[in-house]
Amino acid sequence: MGILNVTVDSFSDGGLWMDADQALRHAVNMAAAGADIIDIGGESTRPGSLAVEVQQELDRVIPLIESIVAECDIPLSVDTSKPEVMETAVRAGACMINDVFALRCEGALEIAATLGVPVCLMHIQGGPRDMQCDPEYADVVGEVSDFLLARADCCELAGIPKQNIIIDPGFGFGKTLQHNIDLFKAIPAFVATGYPVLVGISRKTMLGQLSDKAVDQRLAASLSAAVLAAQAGAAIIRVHDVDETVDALKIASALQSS
Ligand code: YH5
Repeated sequence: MGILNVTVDSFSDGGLWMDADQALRHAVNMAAAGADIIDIGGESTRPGSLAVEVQQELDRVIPLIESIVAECDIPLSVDTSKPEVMETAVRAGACMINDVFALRCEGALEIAATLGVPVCLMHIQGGPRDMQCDPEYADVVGEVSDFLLARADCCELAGIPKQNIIIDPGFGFGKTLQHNIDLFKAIPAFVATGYPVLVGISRKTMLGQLSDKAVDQRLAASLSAAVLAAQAGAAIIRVHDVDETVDALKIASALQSS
């Protein structure tokens, strides 16, 4: 899954793809590089970021979805928590919803069920503004998996079929380095739930902490984590650097013994 941010304050590529034509070209390049899906987000979820109004998010995301759909047939996911954006994006051609609030905003669950597309449910402790203020867990893996399984049950009750549910531990969303490490090592346990697992770790702070590298120097760290996540059974890896990640995953899959 290639990341396409259309925000002005995203952490690692903020403002880079704000120009509509550039954003479209970046999407086409990621598709050509081997992305299976492109995740389009119009609201930054970086720590301390501000909520974006519905109309502003629509203005950022919908024209881009329309232009990508017109240009190539790569599947598109919309990274949003707002039911209005989910609905408009899917009607414009997006075929998946990626929600860091796991469909807990008012109306989101019902709209997602009506739209009939796959949904990714992510775990977050707190909200984007306060999530990195001293996150605490008694048992991080147990709590995150209980949360995700409970949200998956809510989705099924609301009419979302099991095969349309993807789960994500939410690396960096209300977690310390140790919490992120514990969750990463537990990827096989999340995979064992039977739901496809999405891992989003590309360029994140935990990789900076482990490699002592600035955000624009985390490619090797991101590739290493992507290979390990795939080997642990993750179904979808959300990344900035599609071309490099596709190579890394190709080599890992060709050279690993089964
Ligand atoms: C995710 O994990 N993450 S947005 C900070 C960075 C680099 C990247 C400090 N949306 C996820 O990508 N959706 C985001 O450098 C997501 N899973 C799902 N499902 C944050 C992000 C980032 C933040």
